[in-house]
Amino acid sequence: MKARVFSGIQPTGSPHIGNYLGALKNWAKIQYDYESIYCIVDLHAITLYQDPKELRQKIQELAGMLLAIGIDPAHSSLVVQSAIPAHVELAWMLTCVTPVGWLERMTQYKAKSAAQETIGDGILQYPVLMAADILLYDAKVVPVGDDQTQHVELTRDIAQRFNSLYGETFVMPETRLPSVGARIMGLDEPEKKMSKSVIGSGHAVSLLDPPDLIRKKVLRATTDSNPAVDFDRLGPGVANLLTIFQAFSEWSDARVRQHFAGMRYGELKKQVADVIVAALEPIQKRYHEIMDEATYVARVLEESARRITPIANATVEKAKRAMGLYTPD
Ligand code: AQP
Repeated sequence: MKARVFSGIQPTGSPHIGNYLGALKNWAKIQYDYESIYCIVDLHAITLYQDPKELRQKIQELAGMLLAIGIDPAHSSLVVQSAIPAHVELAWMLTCVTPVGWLERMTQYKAKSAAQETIGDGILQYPVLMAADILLYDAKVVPVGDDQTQHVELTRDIAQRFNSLYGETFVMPETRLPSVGARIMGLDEPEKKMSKSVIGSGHAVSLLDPPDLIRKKVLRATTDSNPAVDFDRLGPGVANLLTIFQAFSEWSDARVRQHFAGMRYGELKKQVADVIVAALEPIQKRYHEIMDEATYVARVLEESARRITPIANATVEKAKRAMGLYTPD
């Protein structure tokens, strides 16, 4: 039997090349080696306010995009988190074994709560729900970007604590990062992770940006005062551009060094924009074809949910029995 993979993405903002290189590209790549479950985590999205109409639309669009990047419904399950109530049920059980101090230490919690006037409890509980997402399916491998490593580690801690209190129940998951592109930085602010929630026209390249906009954004990317690429003195902006190029092209380190050493920034940016445009063009074409098919996305989501709901329910049942909760015999 193949080991299981689980990963999720929030239907917030527009998926960008950071999401693609950090996680989604890996999802498509490893789906044939594992039994894969990919999830649009709408319950995570509502930890911050979302316009209801927009959220419904973004769920559909994100599902279309995941199919366009190559998630193959014949090999992978593609589901929406809120379609499977077991995620919330298990999250509550895990909440009850998770010390608040563990959650307050999370970097993302600290960053997101600092940016809010009033902090919803959901922001603190976010990693527990993520632990439930992963543990529900006995996932062995979790392909994510670098920013989620801490949450997968916490998932392991929660699973360990549950197992030691109530007996062996959960499989220990492992993080799978891409070798290049695990943390793509903002084009305008290369010290900060490229993020969907940052509003700024020069920050992120969306997977649906047209070629001219991609070129414009990359040409405006922040670099440094050097005129050309110097591998002994790489500023964060230039390093980020080189990472983006390498992650798309899959060139080796040696080839990247040889090709770009001494290249002027204008030419570097042109070549980075070219590689992005070439990679996104077929994805965008497939995306529009998929969205033109009236019921295709809905069918994939429904069939996947039907297929994996029994797995999720069986885990909830197991956890309930372990904890001594009521289960009809
Ligand atoms: N900049 C990034 N570089 C590499 N990987 C990234 N991921 C996100 N940003 C980068 C990875 O993409 C997957 C899905 O992300 P998500 O939408 O669930 O979570 P996120 O980290 O909250 O994404 P954003 O874009 O930063 O959104 P906001 O602004 O809402 O916080 C994850 O595997 C993530 O690691």
